[in-house]
Amino acid sequence: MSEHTLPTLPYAYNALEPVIAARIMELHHSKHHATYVTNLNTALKEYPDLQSKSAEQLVKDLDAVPDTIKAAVRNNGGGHVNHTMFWEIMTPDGAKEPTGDLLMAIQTGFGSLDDLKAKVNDAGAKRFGSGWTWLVTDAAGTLEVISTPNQDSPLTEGKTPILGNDVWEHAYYLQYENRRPDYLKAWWEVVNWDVVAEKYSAAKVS
Ligand code: MN3
Repeated sequence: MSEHTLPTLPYAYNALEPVIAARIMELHHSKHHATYVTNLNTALKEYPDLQSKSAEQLVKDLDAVPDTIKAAVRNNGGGHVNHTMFWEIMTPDGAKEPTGDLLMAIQTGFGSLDDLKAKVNDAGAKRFGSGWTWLVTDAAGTLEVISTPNQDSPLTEGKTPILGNDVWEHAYYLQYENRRPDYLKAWWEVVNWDVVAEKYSAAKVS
């Protein structure tokens, strides 16, 4: 495989305003995510065998990565995978709530969509330092809310993320300053439930 590349955003930098300011989106995508991609490629430079793997495969099986570059792949491979999904699961004009199988699984697992949101927000607010709050599924379709530190991916724990919010300060500080809970609450306005539902279906059958 050729080098890992920064995916193009499926919308303009200002598309998610007022929830996420254009300047945050621009720095987040063109600087932060781009740096993870660059650093991942640098780490893999001397390891042609690993260059044929996708970033998802790399973080899914960190045991297959030599110790010398394990931390770099965990942080930067994770950063690449996490942010690629993050851009995909947001949209300026999505449905306000999920439907079908996903909604049923949310109701079964958490009671209601509002209960799920509260749980995701709570895990994000409580994440000390930097990291992510996630909705993950197993192959049976059972949902769970978890949080990971740094750029650790749920894939490393054998869990498939279908929705995740970035609680690194770079994701919100320019606009929300210290008010991470306000960012977490507002973020649901830009969730792309259609894509989350697609990821849920794909994870269940695989
Ligand atoms: Mn980020």
